Amino acid sequence: MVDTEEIRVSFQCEHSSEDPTKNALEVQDEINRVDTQNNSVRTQESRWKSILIAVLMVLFCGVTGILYNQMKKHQNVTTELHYMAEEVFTVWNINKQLQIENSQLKELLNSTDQNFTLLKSEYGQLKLLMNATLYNFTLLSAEKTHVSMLLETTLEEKTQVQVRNKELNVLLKSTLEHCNLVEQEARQLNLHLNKSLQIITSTSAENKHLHRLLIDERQTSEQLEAENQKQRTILFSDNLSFIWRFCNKTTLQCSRCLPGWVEHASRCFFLSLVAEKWEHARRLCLDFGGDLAVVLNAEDQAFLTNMTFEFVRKHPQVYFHSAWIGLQDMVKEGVHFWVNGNRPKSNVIYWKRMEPNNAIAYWDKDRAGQDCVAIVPPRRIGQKGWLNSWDDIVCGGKRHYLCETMALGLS
Ligand SMILES: [Ca+2]
Ligand SMILES: [Ca+2]
Repeated sequence: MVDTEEIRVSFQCEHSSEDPTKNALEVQDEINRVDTQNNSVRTQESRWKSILIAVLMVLFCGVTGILYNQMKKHQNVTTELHYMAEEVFTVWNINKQLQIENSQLKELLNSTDQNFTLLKSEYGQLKLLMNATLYNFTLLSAEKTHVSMLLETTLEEKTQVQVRNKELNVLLKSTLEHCNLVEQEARQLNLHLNKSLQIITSTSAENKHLHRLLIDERQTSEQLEAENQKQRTILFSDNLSFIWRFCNKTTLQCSRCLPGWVEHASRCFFLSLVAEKWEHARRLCLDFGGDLAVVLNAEDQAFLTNMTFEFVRKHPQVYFHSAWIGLQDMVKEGVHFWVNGNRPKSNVIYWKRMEPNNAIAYWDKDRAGQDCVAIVPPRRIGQKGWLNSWDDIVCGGKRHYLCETMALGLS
């Protein structure tokens, strides 16, 4: 088999430059001759061809694949080189930028060194501040504790205040209701206030005027006080002691009549508390510097009659029949004279009804009759005929009596 194959190969090699058709025929003849001798070899030959073709195909495919891979790799490498060139360019730019940044960073570093020095000094100051802050923190902690306690008490007070606030809200509502009424009243009061202010303004001016007058009056008063002091010294001297019979030393109020005497028509009259005979009564009146009272006119009669009426009214416990006056008819019966020597005027006569009657009592052994006149107090005053109060009485009988003197300064 191997021999046949070798022949066939060698024959193809030897006659490769000759006519292909002739060679093919010769080869075909040879092959036919060989085929007849070794069919089995052909079969093997075809097998080996197939195998060879397969091997060649495999090799071709392998080589082709390798070449393809190599081309692919070449393209990849080219692409990568291209990328790398770009990257190199990029890196170069970056490097340039980095150099710029490096110079900037150096400048920054120099400035940073200066800043560092400043920061170092600031650090020292901050350290001092921190120590102070720590001290303050300690104080604040103590204060915090204190404030916490205060907060607790404040919260309690807050609760109380809230309760009070509710109560106050209730009061506030009621107060607001009254507020409108108060505002109305306030408006009215403002009107009154404006009027009052006008009055006050005018009053203020008057007050200033009065104040000036008061100052003048004070000066005058001081002068008068000095003068009064001088007059007091004179008044309280022994030479003028008689004046104090008519004056009150405490109030310095003086009367023109002695104490207990009543002034009427520039004369002083006195009604005694005791009863005396007419003659003795007259002596007592003379001792006072006067005499028994004389009725000069209707006013005198009314005044004296009223004195007796008031005495009876004020002294109901005292027995009071009548009071002697200065009228008598001792010298001649029925001819009456006043103690001043005058006869009664015809229009100034006030006998009681049925008087004078010169009645003679059973015990009057001398039968002298009634020669002294007294005023008998009426039961009422002011009614008709009440002034007619004279009655002639026995002079030896005891009666109250009416004296008169001239008022001080007129005697
Ligand atoms: Ca008589
Ligand atoms: Ca009589």
